[in-house]
Amino acid sequence: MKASIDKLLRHIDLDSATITGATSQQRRLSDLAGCFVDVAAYDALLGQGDAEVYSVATPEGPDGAGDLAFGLGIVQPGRVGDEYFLTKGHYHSWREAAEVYIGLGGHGGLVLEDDHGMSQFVPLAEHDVVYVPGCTAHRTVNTGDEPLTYLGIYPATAGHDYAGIAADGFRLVVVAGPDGPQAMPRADYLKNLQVKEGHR
Ligand code: PAN
Ligand code: ZN
Repeated sequence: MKASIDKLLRHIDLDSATITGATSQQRRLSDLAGCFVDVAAYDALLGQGDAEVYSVATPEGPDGAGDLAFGLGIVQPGRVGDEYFLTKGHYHSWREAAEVYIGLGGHGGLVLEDDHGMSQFVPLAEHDVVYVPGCTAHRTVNTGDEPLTYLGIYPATAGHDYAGIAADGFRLVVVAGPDGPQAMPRADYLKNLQVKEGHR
């Protein structure tokens, strides 16, 4: 059976952060409690207002075995302390489900981690394509000063498991360093914060 063309063809409008036929879900600072290491900086920023950190627009589509789903992600520029604005991050509920990210604008990257100690930060900018293997938790980070926009394409039956990574958190953080954005162990960033706090 032939699907009608309006279900087959979509258009991305980067200015309005939409895809035709998609509803958009906004994530604000208050939705990201526990995601940033510097709790004092998080509370202080939230005190100034509940800013939008990112949105994801996902068109309705077929969601059976073999189908694909896709979402337009837009992460706003900004920082909590030295840590750049980010998405919550998740494993797929169907752990083996992989995903492809295609960069559409801005500068940032993906933090990728698995249960076996693998942890890396892979750049994502316009025209970059990042393959996120199965069984890998993934989070997007905007290290630039304009919105980071990308398309994520994944099996429609993948599902999102946020709790699997939220319990212990990502081991890698992406922070503004003296020479620009740098990925570092979360434990080291936390230690630096505690040292700074001790000097106050
Ligand atoms: C993406 C993400 C998007 C938002 O479409 O859903 O970047 O991140 P969170 O889902 O972690 O809030 C994707 O990876 N889908 O599977
Ligand atoms: Zn995903």
